[in-house]
Formats: sequence, C-alpha cells, structure tokens
Amino acid sequence: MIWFTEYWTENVGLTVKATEVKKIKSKYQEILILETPEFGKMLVIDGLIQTTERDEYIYHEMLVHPGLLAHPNPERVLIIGGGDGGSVREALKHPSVKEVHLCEIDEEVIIAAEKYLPTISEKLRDPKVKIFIEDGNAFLEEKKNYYDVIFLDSSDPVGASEVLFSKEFYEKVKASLKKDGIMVAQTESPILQEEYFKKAISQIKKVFRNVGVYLAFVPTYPSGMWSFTIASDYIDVVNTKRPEKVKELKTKYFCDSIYDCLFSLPKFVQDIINKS
Ligand code: SPD
Repeated sequence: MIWFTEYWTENVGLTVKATEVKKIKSKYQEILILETPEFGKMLVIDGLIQTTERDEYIYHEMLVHPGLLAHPNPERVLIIGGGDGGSVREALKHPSVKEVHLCEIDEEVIIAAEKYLPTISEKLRDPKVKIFIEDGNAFLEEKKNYYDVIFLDSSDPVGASEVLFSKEFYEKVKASLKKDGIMVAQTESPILQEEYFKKAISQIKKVFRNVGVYLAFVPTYPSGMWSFTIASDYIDVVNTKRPEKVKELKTKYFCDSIYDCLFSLPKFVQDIINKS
C-alpha cells in the first residue's frame, strides 16, 4: 500500500491511497496504473492524474458531446491525445460519426489502457476507429481540410504537451478542419491553473472567430473545476440551439439541462476570459 500525491501547486495536492501500483516506463514518460479504493483504477502520467474509473465519464462526456452536437452532421472526428480511449467511446455514441482517428504519441498509454482500463478503452478496436501512433503536431501536417470536429484530449501543458497549447498548433488544427469544422480543447483549471487557462483562451481567440468556454466538475483534476474551450470560424458555437438528439445520448453527467446552460460561467471566469 502507498499514498500517492499529485501536487496541484507547490502548496496543495490530492493524496489517494493505492493498494497496487503498476509502473511502465515508456520512451516518453512514466505511466502508473494505481488501484485505489476510492476512485478505482487510476491512470497517472509523469505524476499527473489523467483519468480514473470512477470519474472519467465526466471529463470524457463533457469534452466530446458539446462539440458533436454543435455540428450539424459530424462524420469525421480526430482526437489528439486521449490514448485511454474515453473520448473515442463517447464520440462513437453519435450515429452520424463514420470515422474516428485517434492520434496518440505514446503507444504504451493505449496498451496500458487496454490491459487495465477496459471500460474506458472498450471502443478502441471498433471498426470506425483508426489509431495513429504519432506526434499530433506532425500528424496535422498530413491532413488538411478533412475533419468535422477535432478534440484536443491532451495532458497538461508541460513538457511534450506544451506545444499543444500554442497559437501555431491551433492554426494547424484549424487547417485540418473543414470550413464549418469545430475544435474542442481541454483548457485546464481556471482556479489553480489560471495562467495556463488564460494562455490557451487568448491563443484560441486569435485563431478562431467563435469561441466559447464551459466548465465541468472533475474531482480528481486540480481544484475539481475544469475548463473546455470550443471554437469554430463558421459555426456560432455559443448560440447553437439544443438539438433533439441530446436526449438520445446515453450519458451519466452531460444532459439537456447542462447543454442549455453550458456557457453560463461564474463571474471570475468570465472576467479572466474577457481579459484574455
Ligand atoms: N490534469 C490532467 C488533465 C488531463 C486531461 N486529459 C486527460 C486525458 C483523459 N482522456
């Protein structure tokens, strides 16, 4: 038994008891699978909690469904990062989706997820899914004007993931989207990672004409308050009317009432966005 702590800042962290620890050293990072009494199996990369069996649905549903519902007919989807498969699973809940490309730099994340997190990775081998073990930045060079929706299911902007939060990268994402395409990115915690949050929003605003920010409450992420940013040049993502199909989705967190007030934000978050 060990106690594992993710340090959220120099002064605060989240500590969980783990009864079993599997350690995988990949070419890129250290991957841990922790067996925890409270959150079930937990995927940790370089000391940062990526997902847990108990609360993963919150993040994955909230990353994926708003973007796919805002698009009138999403067929081609790209997920950058997200090797655990949770976002793939959610994307496949939309009947219009014909192909899901997953671009994950580290194959070991996929291997670990398939071995230890079967409920999250269960759809990775679906015939609609194609997996590319590649750097997202390089991958986007190969596919222009192709996707309806692109999801940035990245880790925090440190080390290899830092580039995924830059203006140059968002420009590449835009070039890989069709004219009416939509990007949705995880954009960190407005409370404990205000600088990361601000930077992401300000760079996204420079690249896309319509930008909306929304929140979800993910207990195992820093502060629990997590942000997502949805952006498009052509689609007015913030003012899209709720489609009937929201009710048909099998979800545990995302639902019609959340969709209706998706962009209602606490005042301090609005202030940060307006200043970004
Ligand atoms: N602080 C952790 C942020 C992680 C966001 N991505 C998680 C990937 C889960 N599919």
